[in-house]
Amino acid sequence: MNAKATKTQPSPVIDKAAFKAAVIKHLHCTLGTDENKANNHAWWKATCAAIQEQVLEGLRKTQKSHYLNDTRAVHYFSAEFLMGRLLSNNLQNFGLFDVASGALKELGVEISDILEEEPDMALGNGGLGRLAACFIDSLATMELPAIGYGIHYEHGLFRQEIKSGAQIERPDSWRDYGNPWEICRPESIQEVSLYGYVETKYGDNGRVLKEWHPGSIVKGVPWDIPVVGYEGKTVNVLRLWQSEASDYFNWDVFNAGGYVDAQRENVSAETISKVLYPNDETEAGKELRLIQQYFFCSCSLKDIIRRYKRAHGDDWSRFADQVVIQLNDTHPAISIPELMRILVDRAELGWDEAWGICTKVFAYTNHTLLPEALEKWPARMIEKILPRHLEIIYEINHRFMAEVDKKWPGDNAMKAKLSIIEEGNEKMVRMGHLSVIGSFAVNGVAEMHSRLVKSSLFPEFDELYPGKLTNVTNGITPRRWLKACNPALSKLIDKKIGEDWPRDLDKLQGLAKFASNKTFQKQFMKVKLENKELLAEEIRKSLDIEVDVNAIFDVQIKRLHEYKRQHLALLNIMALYRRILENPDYDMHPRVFVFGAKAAPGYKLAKDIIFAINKVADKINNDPRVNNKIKVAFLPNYRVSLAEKMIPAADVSEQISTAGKEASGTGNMKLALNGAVTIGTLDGANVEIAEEVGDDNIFIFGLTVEEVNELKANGYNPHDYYYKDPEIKAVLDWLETDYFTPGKPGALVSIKQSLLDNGDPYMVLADFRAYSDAQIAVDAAYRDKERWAEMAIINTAKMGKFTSDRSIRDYVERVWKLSPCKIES
Ligand code: Z15
Repeated sequence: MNAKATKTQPSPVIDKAAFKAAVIKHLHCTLGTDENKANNHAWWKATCAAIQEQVLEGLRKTQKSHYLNDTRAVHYFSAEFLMGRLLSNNLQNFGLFDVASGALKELGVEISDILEEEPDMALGNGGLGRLAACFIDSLATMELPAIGYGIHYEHGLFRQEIKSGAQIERPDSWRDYGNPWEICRPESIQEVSLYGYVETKYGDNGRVLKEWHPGSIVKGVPWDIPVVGYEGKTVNVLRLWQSEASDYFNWDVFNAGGYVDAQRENVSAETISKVLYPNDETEAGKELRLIQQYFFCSCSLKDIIRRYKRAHGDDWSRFADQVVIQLNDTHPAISIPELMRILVDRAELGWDEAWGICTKVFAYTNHTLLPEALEKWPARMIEKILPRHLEIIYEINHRFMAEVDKKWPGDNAMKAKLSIIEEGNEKMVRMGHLSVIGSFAVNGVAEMHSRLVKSSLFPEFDELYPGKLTNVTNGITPRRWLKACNPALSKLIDKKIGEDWPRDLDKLQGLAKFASNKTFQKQFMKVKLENKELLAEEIRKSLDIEVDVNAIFDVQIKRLHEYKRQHLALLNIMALYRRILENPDYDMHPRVFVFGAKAAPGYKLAKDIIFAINKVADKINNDPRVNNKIKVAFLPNYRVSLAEKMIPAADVSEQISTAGKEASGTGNMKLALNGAVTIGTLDGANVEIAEEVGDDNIFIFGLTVEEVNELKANGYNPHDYYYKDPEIKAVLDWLETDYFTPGKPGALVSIKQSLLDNGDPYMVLADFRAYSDAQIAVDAAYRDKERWAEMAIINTAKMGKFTSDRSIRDYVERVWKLSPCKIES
């Protein structure tokens, strides 16, 4: 796949003088300003415009080559793409970073300043959205024909501010001053129908024809974001749909009468792509959300079909050879009945032929086992918005029930269990079941997660469709998550093992033999120290907290969720604080606990945990008795660009979810890649990280999945731990006082309540002692400077498996069956 493995840095396509001229040209001709008047924002835009010339040239060549070769392509359907910033990435991938930086320097501009001008493209919540972004980076790098399809949200994930310790949400307006990367494609506008009713007609020889008379029609306007592969050869696109009112007026519906009033209750066209739902792993079940999903799926399918027909006309026989669609979770699952509708009602294919095509086109990735995240839609809601799709879902289910009956004759309990329809007070459509039934492959995102998908989420489906359920362990792009975000470490690695590692991450293995080399340890830890200085500066600017760069930088960055157990980390911090107050000589290496986390706006306990972290931080950071042994820094507005600053500076990576709950995790991979040592549970991809680095280079603690289940089965009672362990009791009782919230006793009590009265659903108390002891072991290990350096180096050296290139290779071989396409110049 990688014919040029020996080739090193991407060779610059233009030199410094030419780049400088391009920047000036765009300053003048695109921005209408000049070198004297331009501020950083204008310089940023002019630089983007200069590199965009190269990007678009690559895009044109790529599209031409894909067209001429009539390539099979993967279509990655995702409601979220968490792209972050693109300038530094695009410069890196064209090998033009140093060229641009030099050109700008001659113009009196510091590249690091202008990179900071770029707003993050935050069209995602967390892991799932960032995974999609890493995957399209790898797809382009590996020269694979691919397109990402999603929603052009006007507002991405909210901006988080912290006021008096509490999270407040502000709108994210990432496009307010224009986005230099995106290209509007009015020539590819699609129309999407909603609401209305279905008419049954009879065609020739009694064939039943269904005609959907929609109640409204909206326009989908595509915006293309070029996705530049490493070394800049393939430039794929991310196509995002924006909704607009259609001028089309549906007379049918108007004449049918009675619809004018009902129409008022319907979602208006412009609203559809207005805002990203900020819930990570909780389904709100809102009508607008279902419409968002259908909107982008319908636009994308029509776009795919238009492209297919251009090459193959009305011959559907090759559709499944040319098109594979990956469903990123069940969010795009409505694509399955939508494709059936198009094939059966529009193309007038027979049901079996249409179903044969569908089940060769779709593949589905499951990202969670948490019941609150598994999507279910009220049948009545689907009926209102997509009346024809509900009929199709019933038909799919009817035929599926016959299959179930063949396998388990007469077993009605089995039918009820596997049915797409959940019966009850309110009939619900289970999107997970629909996805498994309508796809040819289903994968989990880490070995352990995929095992649990088979053994506890979909065991009967595994029996019914042997081999359909599989694993593809997640990965991260080393271009963004090492080369671009950690230039100092990257250069050190280049010097030591050469420059091939960004596209062949297994090469990092070559560092392992230097792990015990004193000189290399010093160099490696010097880079870490410099990165800690940069983060310390960030903490000072943002929070006015002084931190000691010789302290252990202990980093927990991820969405705020009970299962991720930020409150377990908090309880340990409080316990350490208490130990210091009780014994001023309490022996510990100074530690800075750094947090970044957004809570879903409606998730009360998550917001309470953020508040508690900030209140405990205030107290500890300003208590002279602590003698700077502990600092706590909650950095507001955690996002991709902040992660890029935090990750290179981390000594310790916190991955402490309740075993069985974190499907994979990807922050765990990013931190280890940058030389952080993990303290974590045997959960998600932590298990595979431990396998790679070895037990001596990771701190594993806590209950295993089996132990969690056993404890649950035997009746877990958190009060046992509360009464048995005086430190747990003292720390929980502390939350009830006004010690951390002067004058406001009880302001932090909800955390104690959830852990005691609410049964501690994520077993924080059961794991507390093991966690706290593991932290003591971390402390001891850090004091042995050489031992720690060796561990850090081994972590970087052993992360080869977790490049998203490997994940994509797994998908290509096991699911997509794609071949790379060389781009002709
Ligand atoms: C999300 O970010 C993840 C799963 C979901 O079901 C939703 Cl709705 C959002 C995360 C998992 O929690 C995380 O463990 C995994 O690494 C990530 O998806 C990518 O697979």
